[in-house]
Amino acid sequence: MRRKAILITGAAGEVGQALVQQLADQGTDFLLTLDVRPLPPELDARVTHIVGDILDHSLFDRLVSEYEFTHIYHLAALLSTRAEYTPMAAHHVNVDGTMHLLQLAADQSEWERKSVMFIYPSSVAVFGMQTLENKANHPRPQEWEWNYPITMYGCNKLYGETLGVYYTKHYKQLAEDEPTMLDFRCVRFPGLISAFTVPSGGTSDYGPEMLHAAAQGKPYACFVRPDSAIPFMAMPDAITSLTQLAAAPREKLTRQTYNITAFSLTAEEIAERVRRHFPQAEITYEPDLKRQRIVDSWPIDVNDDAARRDWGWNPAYDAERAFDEYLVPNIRKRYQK
Ligand code: AKB
Repeated sequence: MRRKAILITGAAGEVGQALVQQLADQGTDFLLTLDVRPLPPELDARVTHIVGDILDHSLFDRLVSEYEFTHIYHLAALLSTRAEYTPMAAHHVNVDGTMHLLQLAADQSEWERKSVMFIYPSSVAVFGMQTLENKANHPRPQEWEWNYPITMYGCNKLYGETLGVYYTKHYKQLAEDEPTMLDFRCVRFPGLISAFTVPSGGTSDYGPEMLHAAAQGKPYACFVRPDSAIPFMAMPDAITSLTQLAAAPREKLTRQTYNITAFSLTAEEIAERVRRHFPQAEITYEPDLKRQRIVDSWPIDVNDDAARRDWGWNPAYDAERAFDEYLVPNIRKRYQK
């Protein structure tokens, strides 16, 4: 008999590590994790980890013969800055990888006559605000507004969202009254800030980089202008959003893709908070025109009313709490070691 498992792709990434930790702490049944990199040893001991590529079809053929996936958290992706340097690789991982897993989940749902839940983090990168004036005039777009991404990653994520809806509602052109097989649920993350890991390859990375550099006594040259504003979230809230959305009763969900956010700050507001806690911090600005263009295309904030209404989204960390109670104390401890 195949063993029931929760599959987490991209498990060695920032969100992946935090999610694995949380699910393992909750005593969640069998976690099968996948990444091209190994997991840190303390996490590796708590799961069955496979070092492999989501594009490796023969690996998945083997996995589906051994495991029945009840949930798939598909976190593997190349982020926005990295994807601009390697657009073909980004398309392979972000689109082909997602498509392959959706197909696998839909097939498995059909065989078992039980829907597989597919949880997919999308991103604020699906928005494209076009001009700074427009960004200022439309600070809190709804899910369906300004979906004009200017990055390969944003295009890939928007298409991933669309494919998820397709596989849930239209795959095989099932009639409305036929049971839906795949249960695709998606949140759009803002920039994420973790106390325990440093991001790589993203464009919102200046927030966490500034803080981690200051805690290590290193100077930091911020790659966007001081007035650049986008939404952010502390990592524990990002993990809560995934598990909370997964736990929500299906009938409560009026959408499949939800905007979520916690707080919006300009780069200078982040720098001010960093200096408050680390008065020696040396923060300068050296805007990189390409990365600046990307951040300028993202909204200042997003409208997350639907997530709040449908599944009780309510971030625990506003900017004050995020810095004072989560980020700074944990980052201090981390670098003191
Ligand atoms: C990135 O900067 O690419 C990501 C994101 C906002 O999705 N952090």
